Order: sequence, then C-alpha cells, then structure tokens
Amino acid sequence: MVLGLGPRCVQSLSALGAACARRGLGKCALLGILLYHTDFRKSLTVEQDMMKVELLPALTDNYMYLRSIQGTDRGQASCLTSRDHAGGNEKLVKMQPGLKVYGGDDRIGALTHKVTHLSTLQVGSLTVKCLSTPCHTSGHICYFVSKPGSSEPSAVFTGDTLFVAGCGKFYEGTADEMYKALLEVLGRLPPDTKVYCGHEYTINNLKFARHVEPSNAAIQEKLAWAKEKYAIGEPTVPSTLAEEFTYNPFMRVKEKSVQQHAGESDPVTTMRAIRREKDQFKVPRD
Ligand SMILES: N[C@@H](CCC(=O)N[C@@H](CS)C(=O)NCC(=O)O)C(=O)O
Repeated sequence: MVLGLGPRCVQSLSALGAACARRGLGKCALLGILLYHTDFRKSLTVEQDMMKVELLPALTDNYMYLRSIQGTDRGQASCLTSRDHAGGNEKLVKMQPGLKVYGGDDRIGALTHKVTHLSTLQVGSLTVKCLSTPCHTSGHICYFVSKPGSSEPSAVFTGDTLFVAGCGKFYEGTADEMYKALLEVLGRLPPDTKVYCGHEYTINNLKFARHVEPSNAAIQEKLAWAKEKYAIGEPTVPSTLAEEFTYNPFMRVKEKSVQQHAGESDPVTTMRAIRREKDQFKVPRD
C-alpha cells in the first residue's frame, strides 16, 4: 500500500526499496517516495508498543518513513515518506504489482485509491485516519495512525503541513486553510501524538521562532537541543503536538506575543503575516 501526501516534489525510491528488502518487508505502504540516504544524517528507529517507525533521511533534508507493526501483526509493514513526495510511485508499483496507492490528490503518481478527509484505512491492527490539510498543496493529506485500545501515543505523519517548529509554504492555499490545518485539525489530536514531518528544517525554523518570540524559553531550549542533534547527525523528529504548541509560531498564532510581533490581533491574519515574513527571512548563522 502506498499513501501519498501530495504531488509537488518528484523523488525516487531505490533506498526505500532496499530498506524494505533488508527488513524482509513485502507489503509496503508508502506516503510518497524519496531517494538517497545521506551518509551524514543518521536514521532513527522509534519503537512503540503498537509499531516501529524508522526514519530514513534522504536527499539533504527530507525524511521517508518505514513503519512496521509490532506484535501479532508482524509481517505487515508500511513504508512512509512524509510530504508530497510521490514521484516514485510508478516504479514502486512496477516492483510490487498490485500495490495500492492511496492519496488525496489526482496528481499523485499511480494513485489507485483516492482518500478524503476522515477516510479510514486499516493496516494490520493499526487504524490510519486521513486528515485533509490543504494549503502547501491543495490535496495534502496527513495520516493519523493509532492502535485502538493501546495506551501508547499515536503518530501523525504531517508531510509539508506541520514541521518541527514550522509549517509548509502556502503554495496552493491560504492562511485560513493553514490555520484550520494546524489549529483545528492537527491541533485537536491528542497532545502526546508524535509528529513525523517531511523535512529536517528544525534549526532554521527555531531561529525564525526565536525572532518572533525572543523571550520564549521553550524555543531557546529546543534550539540548543536541535543544534546538538544536528552536530551528531541525528534527527530532531519526532516531536509531539504538545511540544509544538510551546515553540512553533504557526501553532501559536493565538498567543499575544506572536500577534504583537506580527502587528495583528487575529490568529488568521497573524498566520498570514508570519508566513510572509518567514518566506523572506534571512536565517542568522547562530
Ligand atoms: N530549504 C529551505 C526551504 C525549502 C522549501 O521551500 N521547502 C518547502 C517544502 S518543499 C517549505 O514549505 N518550506 C517551509 C519553510 O521554508 O518555512 C529551508 O531549509 O528552510
């Protein structure tokens, strides 16, 4: 099964195919495709009761995800890359005929199953809820993965909608749509939900966050931590939604400090203003 987020970036999949093969994973679900493991950026495995998520860095700052199910459903697996990376789907389908390709956008390569907001898929014992979050691309879908009855935190694959401490550019959408995506869709998921995003932009995002809220200690702490991680080549993903609310300016557009920085008094106009500002932001070296 392939789960696609959107159609913008064209990637390829040999690293992912190899990763699947190494792990003996036949049936795979993909949220888009990426290529080229970097030598410097390390992969990371997050093991939970319900599933194991392997972060596979690709290109300079992209992530793809290989998700296998723990326990009785072992053997079922999902390869997840975050964001709108779907250009390798055709190749994957050739490698694995009959593969189902899910997505919310007709531009996703080899799409076989169109999903919409709140469509639900079952992958072994895991429930995948599709969350429509148009803005970066008009058909962008985030995937919320949970295991009914489990006390473990759930996971959300946020592609190019929510990054650690940032959000995607508004290529095909509006501030109002990003507000709904971040605050009303993703922001209403359980706070301990782990956030697996599509890019390693954390340090740059936090430098912008610090510019918006210079007195926010959570930003300073996360930035120091992210720099340490970067220095040893380790990912800063996943975060949690609760954490994002403490340092991500785009999740904090209701906060007076962020609104004051933007010179606005409304969350949506604040969202628009800080996104425009970030589009022009020159990232400082420190
Ligand atoms: N490489 C640049 C950004 C490249 C870019 O435009 N990325 C798109 C995703 S394909 C985006 O939405 N970035 C969010 C942002 O720049 O805040 C960075 O490190 O911030």
